[in-house]
Amino acid sequence: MATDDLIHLARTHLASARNVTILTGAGISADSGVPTFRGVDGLWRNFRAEDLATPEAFERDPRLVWEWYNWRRELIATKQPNPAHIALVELERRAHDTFWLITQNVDGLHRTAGSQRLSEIHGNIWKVRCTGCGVITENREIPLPVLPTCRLCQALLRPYIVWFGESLREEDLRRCDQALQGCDLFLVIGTSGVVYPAAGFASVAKDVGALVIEINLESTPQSDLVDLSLQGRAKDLVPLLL
Ligand code: BV8
Ligand code: ZN
Repeated sequence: MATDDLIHLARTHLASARNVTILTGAGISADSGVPTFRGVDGLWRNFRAEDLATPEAFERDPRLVWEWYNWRRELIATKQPNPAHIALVELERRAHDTFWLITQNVDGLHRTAGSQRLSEIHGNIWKVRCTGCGVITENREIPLPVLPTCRLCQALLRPYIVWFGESLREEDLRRCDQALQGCDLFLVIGTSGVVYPAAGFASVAKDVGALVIEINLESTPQSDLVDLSLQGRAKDLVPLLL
């Protein structure tokens, strides 16, 4: 667990920061019971990312990919935001318009907790996109039909998720760049730092002179370039930064 001095130092920096940008990964939702991807209980342990989270996989076997997402939707539907999600909502409230939260998570827990200044850069598991007419809708049906189709054009629906090999949405990339270029404090919480472009955000923040703080259970490829590394669970550490 991070020492009290480190936590005090991080809290002081956060209190004096003008523009705070935050990046979260699966680690912040682990404390809500949502499995991470690459940990011991990781999702990728049971399935291989390339078998499921790619457009080719969906093309090849949409039934299998939907089976995986239906399983995750059913699981996530039973989970609640934890104190780390809640603390970030309070941070946003205090910081007003000089705060932005970038999440790689698709579980929607930041939204449920009340975060509004938020970019869900890998999409949201509660939304679907039509492969025919492209319409995007929120759909919380559990379970979805094995091969769900569009009410408007009857084409196959796909999860509104950015898969490997797919580009992030332009507006998300623009908003992330704006939040990174303008920040003087960048806080990275619960990400293994292997998936790009998110994995490159810490060095972008560093290049603009921001102070970079990492919260994780273990060290990551970004740990060498961060200014402060707080080791511990997000649900324990994030509330202590308020
Ligand atoms: C793109 C949707 C342009 C699926 C996801 C070679 C080099 C560099 C890049 C590439 C390359 N080859 C291909 C690429 C690009 C590729 C990429 O980065 N690949 C990596 C694997 C090398 N990226 C892309 O394709 C992206 N698009 O770049 O477009 C382009 C276009 C064409 C070709 C090339 C480029 C799209 C990336 C999005 C992929 N979609 N998710 C789904 O979720 O169903 S990624 C997936 O990983 C999740 O979204 C997840 O959010 C993300 C990152 O994982 P983490 O959140 O970090 O979770 P993880 O389990 O890994 O780690 C958890 C961490 O939490 C750990 O560190 C753990 O210690 C910590 N932790 C655990 N418990 C706690 C905790 N911390 C605190 N408290 C706790 N309690
Ligand atoms: Zn349609």
